[in-house]
Amino acid sequence: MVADFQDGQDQLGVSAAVEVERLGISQVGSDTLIVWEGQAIALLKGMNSSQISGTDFVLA
Ligand SMILES: [Ca+2]
Repeated sequence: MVADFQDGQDQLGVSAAVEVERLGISQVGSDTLIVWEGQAIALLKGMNSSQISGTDFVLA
């Protein structure tokens, strides 16, 4: 759960096992849900999913 993600300022850390292009990014109400291999890994509160792309992720 990431409540304070700011697009363009913050990046989402993912492990090397995660292929960003295969992440599921979907709009759920006013939030963006990020799914990897069927499991929700992050919920960005109040974020439009159209704002989230590969550049918002970084290897952690
Ligand atoms: Ca973005």
